[in-house]
Amino acid sequence: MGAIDTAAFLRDLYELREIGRFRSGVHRPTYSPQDMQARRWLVERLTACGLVASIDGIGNVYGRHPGPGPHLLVGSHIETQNEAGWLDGALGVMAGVALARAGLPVDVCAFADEEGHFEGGFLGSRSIIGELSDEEIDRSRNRTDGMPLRDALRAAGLEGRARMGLEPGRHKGYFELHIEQGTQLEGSGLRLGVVSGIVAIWQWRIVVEGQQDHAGGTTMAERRDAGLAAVRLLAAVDAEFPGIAGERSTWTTGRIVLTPGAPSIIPGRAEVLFQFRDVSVPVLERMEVGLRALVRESNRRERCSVTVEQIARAIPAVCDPAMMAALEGAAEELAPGAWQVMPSGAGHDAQVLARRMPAAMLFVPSIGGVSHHWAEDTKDEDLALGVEVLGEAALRVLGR
Ligand code: HGY
Ligand code: MN
Ligand code: MN
Repeated sequence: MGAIDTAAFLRDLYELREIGRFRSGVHRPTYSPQDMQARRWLVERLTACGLVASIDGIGNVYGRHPGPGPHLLVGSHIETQNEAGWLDGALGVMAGVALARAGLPVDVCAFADEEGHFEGGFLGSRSIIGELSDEEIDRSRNRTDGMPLRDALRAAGLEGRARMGLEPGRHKGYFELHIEQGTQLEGSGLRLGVVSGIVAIWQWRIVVEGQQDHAGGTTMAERRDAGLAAVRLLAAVDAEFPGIAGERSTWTTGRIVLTPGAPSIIPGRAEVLFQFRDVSVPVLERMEVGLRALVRESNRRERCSVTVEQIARAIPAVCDPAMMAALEGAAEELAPGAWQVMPSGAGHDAQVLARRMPAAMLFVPSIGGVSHHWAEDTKDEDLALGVEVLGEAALRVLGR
C-alpha cells in the first residue's frame, strides 16, 4: 500500500462541496437533483481509483475492490440535512476513496438517506444488510413534503433497479470516519475520538386535532387551539423526561407545522416531529412509556385530540473492540495522547453495519461543535490526520 494522498483527499472534499453548495455548506436532500449529481460524481471518483462502481435501486453508491481480499468496507453518506454541513457524511465516503486510491483492499459505500429525509431511517444501509422490505419502501414518505419514496426514486431515475446486498464473509469489518458534531474533542484540546457506542434515534410524529376558528370572535373558554395543546404537551415532556431519561439522553422537537398557519386563525391542526436518543434500549423504552402517558394525559385534559405515531426506531450499537483497538493504536502512533474513547450522540450507518460485521468509527473535531448547519467545519489538518489514522488502522485490521 502507498501513503494516503491527503492532498487528493482534501481536493475531493472541496470538489464535492461545490455540488449543491449553500453558503459555506451544502444543500443535498436525498434524491434531489443535486444529490443525484453528487452520486454520479462519486461513481466517477470510485472508478478513477480502480473500484467497480454502481448506484443501486435505493441510491447506494458502491465501489467494489476487484482484487483479492480480505477486504474492509469503508463509507458513510453524501446526502445532507437541508442547508447543512459539507463534511457530515462526505468525510467518511471520501476517506474510503482515499484508502482505495492508496491501494488498500477496501470497498467503499455511500449509503442512501442516512439523514432520514424519508420515513424509516437508514434506508440505504438497512437495504444493503437486507432489513428494508419493498412494503416499507411502498409506505415511506418524505418527512417534509409527504412525497412517496417510490415517486422520489422514480424521479431520480432509480425505479426498477435492483437493490444490492452485502456479500457474506467478504468484509473483515466496517470503518466510518466522521466529524464529531459536538464540542468534546475541541473542548478537551484533542484531535481524534475512537467511538465506543452509537445512540439510537426514536422518531415520532405527534398530531393534534383541534378546531380551526376565528382568532377574535372565538372566546378563550370555547376555542380548541391545536397549537397551544401541542406546546403544552411538549412542555410536559420537557418537565417529565429529566426524571426518566439517561445521563446522555437527548430529546428534540425539530418541526412544528400549524394548519392553516395564519395569524388570525386558531390552528385546527398541529403536526410535530419529535425524537429522543440514547445508547440504552431500556432508557429509550422508559422515554416511550413516558411519552405515551403524557399523550393520554393530554387527551384527558385538553379539548383537542392527540395521536402519536413512531416513524423510526433505530437500534443502538456497541463498536467492535478489536476494530476500536486498531483505531486506538493508530491514533496513538500518529497523534500520541491527542485522542480519547467516546460515545456518539449522533446516529450513523455504522450502527446498522454493526448488525452484520465488526464496525468502528473515528471522529475528528467539529469547529465550535457546529453541525447540521451550513457553518459546520473542521480544520484541514484534522481532516488529513483522520484519514491517515483510518488508513493505519485499516492496515492493522488487515494484518498488513
Ligand atoms: O441525526 C443524526 O444523528 C445523524 O447526523 N443523521
Ligand atoms: Mn452523518
Ligand atoms: Mn447528519
